[in-house]
Amino acid sequence: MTDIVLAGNPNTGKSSLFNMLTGSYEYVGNWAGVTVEKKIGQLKSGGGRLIDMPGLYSLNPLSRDEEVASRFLLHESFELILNVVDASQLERNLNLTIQLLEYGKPVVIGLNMMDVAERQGLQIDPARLSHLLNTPVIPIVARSGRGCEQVLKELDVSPIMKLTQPYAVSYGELLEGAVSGLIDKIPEDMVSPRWLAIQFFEGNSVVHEALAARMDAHWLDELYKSTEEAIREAEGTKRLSQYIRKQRGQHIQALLRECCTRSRQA
Ligand code: GDP
Ligand code: K
Repeated sequence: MTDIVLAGNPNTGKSSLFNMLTGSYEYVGNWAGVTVEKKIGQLKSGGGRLIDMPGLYSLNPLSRDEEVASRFLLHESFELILNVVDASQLERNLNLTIQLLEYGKPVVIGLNMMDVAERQGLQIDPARLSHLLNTPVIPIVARSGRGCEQVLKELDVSPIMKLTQPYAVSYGELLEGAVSGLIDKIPEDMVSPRWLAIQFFEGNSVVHEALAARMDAHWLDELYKSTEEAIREAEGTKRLSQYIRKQRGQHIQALLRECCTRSRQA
């Protein structure tokens, strides 16, 4: 049975897409530690189960709902992530997308709200975006069902795609040095070492806890502090999380320059 996780920012059409892709669904109790019910649906194609995650802006948990996502990625098994992205809010939405890609499991992007983007005069080249992110991108309108058949087809083939390397944003020499240093020490049986390292430095408390349970917690605290201090001196950003968001933001802006244009009259 293929387990597919549905993830996206709040209000991007996640529920609409869930309903379009699944025939039936059931609630299977609450997510660990929160009062949000866990909804699982059977794909209409018969190609697996779709697990609906709470809406989130980032994996770096600010809310209990966002903690759910990191815990899931750390501890549960699944084959693929279906990431719903609001085409009319690409810049903001891609912050989560990049973090999901960094995790290293196959990701299919449902580029939703294409009708809204079109009305706003925003032209997005999905093939170009797909090429840049090295992952399938399918333009959809979840409310009407446009493109949803394509999504089902893609979900059938994507879990068996072999990923060579997780998507990698370059966070600059200093941070990359610290990331490599941490990766060297992460126990080999833990998932996605580079993702763990970046999330750790971004201040993801769930990841921090998971690493501290397996490694020298004092060493981890010192590494975090010394890296934050070094970046503060070199880059002038007060917090590591702020620095990472800034670097990721610049990376996203460069991506958008390559695949989006906005027409004048809009
Ligand atoms: P969720 O909060 O991410 O689960 O989003 P919902 O599925 O509840 O959708 C939020 C709102 O956007 C609802 O009013 C939907 O009808 C609407 N919506 C969803 N997909 C689309 C779309 O592709 N185009 C447009 N115009 N509206 C959409
Ligand atoms: K909603």
